[in-house]
Amino acid sequence: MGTDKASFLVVANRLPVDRVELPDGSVSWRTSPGGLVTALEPVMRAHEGAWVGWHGAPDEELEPFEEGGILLVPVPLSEGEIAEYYEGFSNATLWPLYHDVVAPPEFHREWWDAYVKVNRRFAERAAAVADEGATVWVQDYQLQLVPQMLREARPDLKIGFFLHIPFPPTELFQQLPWRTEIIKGLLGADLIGFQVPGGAQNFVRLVRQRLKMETSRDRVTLPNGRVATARAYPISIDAKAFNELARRPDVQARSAEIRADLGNPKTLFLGVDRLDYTKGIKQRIRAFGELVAEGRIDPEETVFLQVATPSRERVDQYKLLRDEIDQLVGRINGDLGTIGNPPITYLHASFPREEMAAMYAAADVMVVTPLRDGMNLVAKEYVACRDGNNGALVLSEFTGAAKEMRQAYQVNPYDINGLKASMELALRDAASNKARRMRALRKTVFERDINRWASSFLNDLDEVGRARDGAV
Ligand code: GDG
Repeated sequence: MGTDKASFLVVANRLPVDRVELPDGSVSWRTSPGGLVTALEPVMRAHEGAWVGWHGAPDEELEPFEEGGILLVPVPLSEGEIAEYYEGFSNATLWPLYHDVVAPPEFHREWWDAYVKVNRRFAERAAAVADEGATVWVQDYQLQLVPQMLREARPDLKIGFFLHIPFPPTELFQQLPWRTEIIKGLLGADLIGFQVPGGAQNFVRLVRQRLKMETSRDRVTLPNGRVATARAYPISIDAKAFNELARRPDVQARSAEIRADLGNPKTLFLGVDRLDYTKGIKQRIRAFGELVAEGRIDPEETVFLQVATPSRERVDQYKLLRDEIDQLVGRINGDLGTIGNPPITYLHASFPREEMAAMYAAADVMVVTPLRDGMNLVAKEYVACRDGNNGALVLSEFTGAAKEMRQAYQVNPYDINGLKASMELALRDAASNKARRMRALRKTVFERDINRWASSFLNDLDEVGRARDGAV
């Protein structure tokens, strides 16, 4: 790369790398193959790209380093900042508030102070690395103050922001004691991206009502005449890569093995989520348990595999949820299971992507029932793996994905009877109906993939940025 400046930057809470220990005891880094990294890799390479983010370990200062053609710029976080900025304000205040307050958000002034301090540090690092006129793309709810902080330090930059989680209705957002600061923070960006049009509309309405700024459709005019645009960019997956993974002979073999290990059931239901109270895991397990108890599902023929990836384990609400799910699964298996035949197999663990693809390929019915979700990539990954146009997707109408995936068996996860009826329909529906739905879903997922998401955001950012430069 030969330079320590970049003309394209991503700023995100985490760097896309995992620490690996080499046999000689030394430490190295491996890029983690998330969707965002994959989508941005070509952009990164074409533009001397840099990624600014925390590297995952507390109390550790690291110099910028290069990995896989990307300049990685670590931002240090202390143990206390992880507790207050990350676990506290990000995940116990903003996360529940933005997800329809399905858990009560906690408001603590010290958490806010840490959030401001850490956002400033991210903004300073980004400002130091960005070349004159560079494009900077800030990601997600942990960094909502960065656009404005960066704008103040570096008015020459093109600044984009994308929110991966829902933007709440104005009535809920107003609870936040620091609501004005957050809106102003976001308005530092030229382009503010949301998962669905409703999020962008909520934001623009809030700007008009609270800050009394002039708005017109998706555009906000700030007092200094600068324009910020708010639009929806539904995120997606690298559908082709996921599909290729699922077709690999070793993954297919593993898929058959999974079914065999589960006793070769006639039907396999699957749930895959981070263990999070927004995902509606309890609702779907309860629904399945009742279907078995009522004799509508025969546990000799049908099993449910639920994978819950450990997440935010030091946050109280997450500890509580883990216990509740343990108890619920234990009760259903205890009441309704027979030797060697538990109706539900529950795994609290994370797996390599190959194993995820093997599970998707093995499942006849995928159950995705969040109470609120920005998008939900699991639904799209499942569909990308269904080459035979078989299988069925049960999908909550409260996910961003439901807006595009109309042909799924859509459900309201709060309505347990409705959920049971839809799960049963997905199990028993005629193969021709399932194939018709799956074909349509696959068309959507393959057409609107992650590359299209990234390029449409970046093209629009370029356009609004150029309009701004022209106006100055
Ligand atoms: C946020 C928003 C939005 C899960 N367990 C394992 C594993 N995963 C992967 C899945 C999928 C991803 O994690 C989860 O993405 P989701 O979209 O389902 O949910 P969130 O984590 O809540 O993501 C969400 C997303 O951001 C993107 O904008 O869609 O609404 O909440 O890709 O496959 N991957 C591996 N092992 C696991 O055990 N390898």
